[in-house]
Amino acid sequence: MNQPMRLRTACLFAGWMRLLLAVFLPGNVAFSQSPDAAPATLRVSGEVAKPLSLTLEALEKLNKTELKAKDKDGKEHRYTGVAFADLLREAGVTTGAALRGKNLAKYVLVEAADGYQAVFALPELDPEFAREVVLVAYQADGKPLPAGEGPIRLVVPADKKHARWVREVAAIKVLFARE
Ligand SMILES: Nc1nc2c(c(=O)[nH]1)N[C@H]1C(S)=C(S)[C@@H](COP(=O)(O)O)O[C@H]1N2
Ligand SMILES: [Mo]
Repeated sequence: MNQPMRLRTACLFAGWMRLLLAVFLPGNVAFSQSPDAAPATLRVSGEVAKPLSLTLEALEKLNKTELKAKDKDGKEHRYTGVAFADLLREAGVTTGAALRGKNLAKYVLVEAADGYQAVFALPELDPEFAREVVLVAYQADGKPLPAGEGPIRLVVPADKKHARWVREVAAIKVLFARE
C-alpha cells in the first residue's frame, strides 16, 4: 500500500471502531466527554415516572442549591448544584409524602464515568427524612468542576468519609431492593 492509501485505511478503521464503541458502550459513559459527539448528558432512569437525559445546561436551569462543605483535605468550598431530591422530583421519583410503604425499599445507584459506583437509599436524599442535602454539584467556588472531577460530582456533607462524593457522575438509576 502506498502512503495516502494507508492513511485512508487507517482513518476508515478508526471511524468504524468509534462507531462500534458508540453502539456497545451505552449508559455508563453518558457524561464522559467525546470531542465531537452530542453534548454530554446525565441520565436518570429506572423506577422513575419520567426518565431524564440532562445536558449540563439543562441541569443548570433546575432549582439551584448552594452549600458550604469541607473536601477530603478539610478545605471548605462553596458548592453549587441541584439538590438530589429536586432532581429526583424532576424525574417523578417517589419523594416526600409518597416515600412510604414499599417505596422505602427503593435505592439510588450513582455511576461514574470511570465505573465507580455508590448507593443511597431514597430517605437519605429526601428532605423530609434527611437533615442534610446531598448535592449534585457542577461548580465549586463559582467555577465549573475540572476534568476528572466534573462536569458533575456529588457533595455529601453528612458523610464523615468522602467515598460517596462521586466524581464524574454519568448516570443515576433508581432501583427496587424488594424481594
Ligand atoms: N468517580 C469516582 N469518584 C470518586 C472516587 C473514584 O474512585 N471515582 N473515589 C472516592 C473517594 S474514595 C474519595 S475519598 C473522594 C475523594 O475526592 P477528591 O479526589 O475530590 O478529593 O472521591 C470519591 N469519588
Ligand atoms: Mo476515599
